[in-house]
Amino acid sequence: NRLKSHSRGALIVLEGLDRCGKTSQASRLVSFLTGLGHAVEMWRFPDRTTVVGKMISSYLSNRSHLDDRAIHLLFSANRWEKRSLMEDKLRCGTTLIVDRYSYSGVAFSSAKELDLLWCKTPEKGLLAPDLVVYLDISPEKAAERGGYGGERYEQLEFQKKVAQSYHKLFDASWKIVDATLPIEEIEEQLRDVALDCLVTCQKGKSLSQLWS
Ligand code: NYM
Repeated sequence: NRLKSHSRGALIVLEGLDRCGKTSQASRLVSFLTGLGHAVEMWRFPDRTTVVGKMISSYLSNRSHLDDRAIHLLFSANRWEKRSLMEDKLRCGTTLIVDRYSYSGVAFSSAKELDLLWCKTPEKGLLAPDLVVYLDISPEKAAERGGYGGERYEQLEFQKKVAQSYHKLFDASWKIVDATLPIEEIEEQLRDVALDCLVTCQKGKSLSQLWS
């Protein structure tokens, strides 16, 4: 029994450094919204299931090496290959909770000193999120959480640069949440902003494009 399936779904993106808690918060939010009767799916980027995603996965696990610009464009292509499905889902009323999106693409690549504008360009024309939540944690605190999986980028010095890059992308519309709060408090804040966002979309807010 899906409620309000006549109106479009919301595109909600969670961003942050590695180990900030995005993935667990995303799944908690999906369960909450599903429980209220909304049609909701959890998505993540990179989507490692596609051919491009497998190339990305192999790069991240150091099984392959790629030029910095080449891998940047693959991350972007991985979003482009999902763009039309994303739009169909949203128009059919499904809300998408997305673990990382174009902001990760720009933050991680520009941390390698690629030009910020160059990094943004291939993202132009992807769907703009209705809400971006940034789970804010210092690189040092994130590193203390341990469990960096040993993938490329999962190193304190690099994460410090990623944090700086994210700060350049901050926008007044982003919801910045203190990722060091107790899990339940973060969850509560996410529920509130997500529900507000769903209402705005149901009231007819139109889909728009990123950075165009
Ligand atoms: N990452 C993720 C990028 O460098 N560019 C992107 O466009 C995206 C979506 O991949 N360290 C990086 C951030 C992460 C890594 O993500 C894999 P995850 O959430 O650990 O699967």
